[in-house]
Amino acid sequence: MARTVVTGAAQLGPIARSESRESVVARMIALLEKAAAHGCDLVVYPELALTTFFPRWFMEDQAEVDFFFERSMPNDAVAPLFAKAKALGIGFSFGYAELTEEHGRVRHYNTSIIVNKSGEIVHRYRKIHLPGHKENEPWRAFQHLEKRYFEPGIEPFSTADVFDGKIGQAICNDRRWPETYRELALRGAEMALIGYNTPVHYPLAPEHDHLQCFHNHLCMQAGAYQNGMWVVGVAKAGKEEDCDLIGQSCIIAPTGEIVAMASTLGDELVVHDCDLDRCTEIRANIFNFRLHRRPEIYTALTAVDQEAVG
Ligand code: CDT
Repeated sequence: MARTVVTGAAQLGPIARSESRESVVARMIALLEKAAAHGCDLVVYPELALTTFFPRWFMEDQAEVDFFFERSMPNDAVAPLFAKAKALGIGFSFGYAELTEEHGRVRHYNTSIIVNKSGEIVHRYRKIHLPGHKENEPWRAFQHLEKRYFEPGIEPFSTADVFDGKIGQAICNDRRWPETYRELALRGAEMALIGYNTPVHYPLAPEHDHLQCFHNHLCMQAGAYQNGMWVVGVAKAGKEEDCDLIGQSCIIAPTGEIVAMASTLGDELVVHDCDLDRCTEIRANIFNFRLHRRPEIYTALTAVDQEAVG
């Protein structure tokens, strides 16, 4: 019998800096109700889904920064989402800014979780590839201060046994790195859930602005095909404060084909019946890792000192 996960990519439109978490959660629940009408098993929301994309502002007051972080999960603000999803029998994933304490030290991570149909958190991922910069760079139209406000995750990519399959997560900039998908695939992932906030304008190379949507799909389609896995890419889209964010949330089959895609820059749900057994079409053939991969030759890939290699 096919292992079909009816999956909804739940794109969110812009979230104003002044919008409350309660308001955003109400929008997420509205998408969840649509997903229920489509018979979804799983709904995927974007990176930092509960607030505006706050790394676009330079802030020196840590209390001001910490306002955007969640100190516990679930918490009061998201409890209605957890309750509604459980009542509907739908699992979900979303990203948020995580403030936690480890070994007596406060830590800040860009995090995403998977919640099963019973409302239990079954997987947590902390963003490994943090883009942007640490200091204020006023010449930019807007800042991208992820390196200032977050620490990079140090736990390897991993998967959860959920929805009758092996599901992994990555966050935004991770999707541009081939290592992300290969690590997930080698650990058995059959589907990667990837939320993103991607501005149209890239201050370091504005001549690439017109390529943002192309690069978005290029890397996720390649990742899906080269690793024989489903990829669900979900945007926070539209004009958020003064920053245009790309949309094009999509579901990509293990063949690399886009099988569902959002057509707006607002709150929108797109759905596809994802048969996890379709990973075999690729993994038993052209990308049969066991038969054809040559890891003993790829020594540069994991060399920590890149200078020594190249
Ligand atoms: N959120 C996130 O990781 N965004 C980056 C923007 C480009 S780097 C400044 C991305 O890779 O889409």
